[in-house]
Amino acid sequence: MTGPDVGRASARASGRNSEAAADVLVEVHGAVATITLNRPAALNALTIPMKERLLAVLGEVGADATVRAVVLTGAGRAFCAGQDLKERLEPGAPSLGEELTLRYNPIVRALRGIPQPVIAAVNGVAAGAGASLAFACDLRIAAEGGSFVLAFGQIGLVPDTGATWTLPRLVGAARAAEMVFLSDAVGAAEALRIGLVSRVVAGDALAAEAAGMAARIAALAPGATALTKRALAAAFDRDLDAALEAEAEAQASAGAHPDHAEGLAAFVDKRSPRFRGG
Ligand code: T3D
Repeated sequence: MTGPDVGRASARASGRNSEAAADVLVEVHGAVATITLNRPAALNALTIPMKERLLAVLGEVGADATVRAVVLTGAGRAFCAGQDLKERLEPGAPSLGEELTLRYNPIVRALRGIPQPVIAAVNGVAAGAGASLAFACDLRIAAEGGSFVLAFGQIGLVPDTGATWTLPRLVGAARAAEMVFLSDAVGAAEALRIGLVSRVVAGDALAAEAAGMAARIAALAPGATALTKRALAAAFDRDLDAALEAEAEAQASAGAHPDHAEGLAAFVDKRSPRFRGG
């Protein structure tokens, strides 16, 4: 862990399990937390300690009111190759169902449930549950060399970690079916074309691009941002009337917060707002 403001969520989350702590890094710079999957020799494939550490980090970052945006990325040439398949072959490995229930599903719920928007900065291949993790984030941007592979079918499994729910919502039923049944890699340019990512940048520009986006989100009023995240996450699960009612309720809450008054004052004063959250 490095960085000027390391010490909040990151310090609390580290030290529990030093190996897992090294495999999932968290840096907090200002109001942005960057979580890095860090097993580059195995393309950041996920082990049990890594998943437990990732879940703990998400919980702590999510509860840290000083963190207003989160970036999830991978070290080395991959974003994440999904489940560590070698660990799965070890004697005593938990059943697949147990692994999903105890670890993968809570991670997805945490990504969706924390108040801060999470940006997946897809630096390389995102395969299996690694792709699913990216799909569960609020925003996805990719390096030119990034790609998505729904590799589950190749090893006799079904898509998991939320992919059957997230992927059709992101790219539509037809594209999702091709991706899961054919398992062809979808490169960054194609991912941009089909709406799976919102930006593609050169590999050496990805971290800065993600940090810049996160900083812009972190400058917003955190309460309104959290309500917006929740509303977008529910968008495909309610009808127009329900969405209108939810917007009215959320807007009443956001509008009653001092950050809205600050936003109005800043507009009139022709200055940048200083949102305090809380
Ligand atoms: O508990 C549960 O199982 C339930 C949850 C399941 C969710 C899942 O994620 S299932 C899907 C698991 N993931 C995959 O099936 C992807 C497996 N990996 C690949 O298909 C390929 O590695 C990639 C397409 C991602 C990249 O290919 P390539 O040619 O660029 O790299 P590589 O040579 O295959 O891999 C480089 C190294 O990473 C290699 O190690 P080595 O031989 O140099 O020591 C390889 O074994 C390792 N690696 C890659 N993926 C995994 C992995 N090691 C363990 N597990 C992996 N998933």
